Amino acid sequence: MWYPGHIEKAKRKIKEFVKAVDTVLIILDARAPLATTAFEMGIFKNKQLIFVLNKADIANDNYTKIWKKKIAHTNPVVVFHKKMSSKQLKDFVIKNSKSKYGEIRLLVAGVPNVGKSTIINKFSEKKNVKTGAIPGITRGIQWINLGRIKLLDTPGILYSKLFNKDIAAKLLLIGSIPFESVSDYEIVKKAFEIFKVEAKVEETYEEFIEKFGASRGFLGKGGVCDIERSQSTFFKLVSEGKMGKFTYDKEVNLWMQK
Ligand SMILES: Nc1nc2c(ncn2[C@@H]2O[C@H](COP(=O)(O)OP(=O)(O)OP(=O)(O)O)[C@@H](O)[C@H]2O)c(=O)[nH]1
Ligand SMILES: [Mg+2]
Repeated sequence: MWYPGHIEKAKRKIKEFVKAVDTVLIILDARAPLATTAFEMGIFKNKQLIFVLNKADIANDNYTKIWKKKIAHTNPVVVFHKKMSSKQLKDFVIKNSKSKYGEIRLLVAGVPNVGKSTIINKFSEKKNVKTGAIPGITRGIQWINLGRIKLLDTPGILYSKLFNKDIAAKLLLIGSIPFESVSDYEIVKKAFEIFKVEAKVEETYEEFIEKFGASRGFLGKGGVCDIERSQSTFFKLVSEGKMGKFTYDKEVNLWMQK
């Protein structure tokens, strides 16, 4: 998933998708709006960008409000929630599109695991959507016909510029990078330090993981704690919001400052 070849392929694909659309719906994780926009924004030059703050149900509510207000200064933004209907989502896109009367060619994009597929499914909810070629639109690309909105049925996967360990740590906390593919222990430790402040944990990472594993009965050979399993389970639960509703990116002034 994180191999350079794979990332290159995803980049080529998204460039091709971007050419075919006029509007891009960028899905952010409400818990880390900066880490989930740490990609090359340049590829979306001249496109209308609309943001969705997703997973707000497992973020800090106050920060979601602050982020929404901040992002609204530069772009249209909506906080997505499960009760939102397909119609509400479509109306929001139409209202915020530059294309006043004509059709809106839309791409859903975002880093891994932010909820791109969930949003695409929401758009096409309760509708017998036909996917197929729309005459006049780039061949070989599948579209979902939603009336005025023509939605690309494949999301664009964005990869963050991972040179920054702080960003990588936050992506690990929100499940955009799985624990198994993090080879740098410093990133793991950093992620825990960020989590620790929010969850008001006092222990060191080693102490915490050992206790966590023991409490769940993750015992390996000789009755010692299975550290690997304990760590990967811990990060999975954190990413699902099961260890608390936290927002990890708080520096709203850094929005679009890259
Ligand atoms: N709590 C919560 N979980 C969500 C929300 N939206 C999506 N998820 C969960 O997040 C996980 C990833 O969602 P997907 O829609 O598959 O995300 P994606 O961006 O398509 O992921 P990739 O295709 O792997 O890049 C799934 O387990 C979803 O159930 C949300 O608003 N709140
Ligand atoms: Mg998906």
